[in-house]
Amino acid sequence: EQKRKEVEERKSLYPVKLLEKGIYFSTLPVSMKKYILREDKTGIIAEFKRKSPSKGIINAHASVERTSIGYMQAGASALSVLTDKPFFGGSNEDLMTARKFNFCPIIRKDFTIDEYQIIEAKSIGADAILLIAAVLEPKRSKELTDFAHSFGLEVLLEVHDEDELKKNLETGADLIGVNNRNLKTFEVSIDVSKRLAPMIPDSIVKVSESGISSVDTILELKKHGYRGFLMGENFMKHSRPETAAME
Ligand code: IGP
Repeated sequence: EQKRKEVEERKSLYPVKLLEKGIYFSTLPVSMKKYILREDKTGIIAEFKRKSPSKGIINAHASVERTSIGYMQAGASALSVLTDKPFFGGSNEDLMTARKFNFCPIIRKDFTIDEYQIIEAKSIGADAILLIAAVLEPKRSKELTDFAHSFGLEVLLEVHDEDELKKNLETGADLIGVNNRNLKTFEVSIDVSKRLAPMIPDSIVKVSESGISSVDTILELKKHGYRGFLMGENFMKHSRPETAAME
């Protein structure tokens, strides 16, 4: 897999010892779970995403600094920053910039397959990481979750169907994200979130991901127990994403 090659390459360039000197290694993490549950916030996890495999270029010129600050001013509960370059045009620098200007929880959005990436996430200042059930065995998800927790990072586990959800209920994830987008066909349907909601225990914070573009949809998802709403394109497709978030 492409990600494996990329991670191995970075591992040799930046050994763990070097990362541990990362300026953010000693900062206290902020709990995304707690921020999402706060009643004075919207529950929206606003995402910075330049491009995607399903949409191509969404916004090539937005500033991560201005966008991330604007998202928070608009009432977002947390930030999601893509760090994957090949598919999403992101970078570790993007997350470090967002960190520099915001005290809120930040989730590092990438395809996490190795412990090394978790240490990296911590060193660049993330508070949470993403694990995708479709690319990990449940046993591996649990190992990576435990490892992330040992660094004080929270885990958002992403699922897309009943099978993935059932197999991963015991991995210890802090939040479960139901992706409304099918990663193979790119088809998006909010019904996926509605269908899976009853299977998620109350102790885990429910997040609905992708294809959300209206307040009505958020209210509808709230009725099904969702507290977090991961939104990217709806904001990023505007030349000034932060102004879209204000609306
Ligand atoms: C945001 P949207 O449709 O609002 O832009 O979706 C987010 O859910 C999406 O970017 C996403 C993602 C992912 C990106 C969901 N899961 C996994 C990269 C990797």
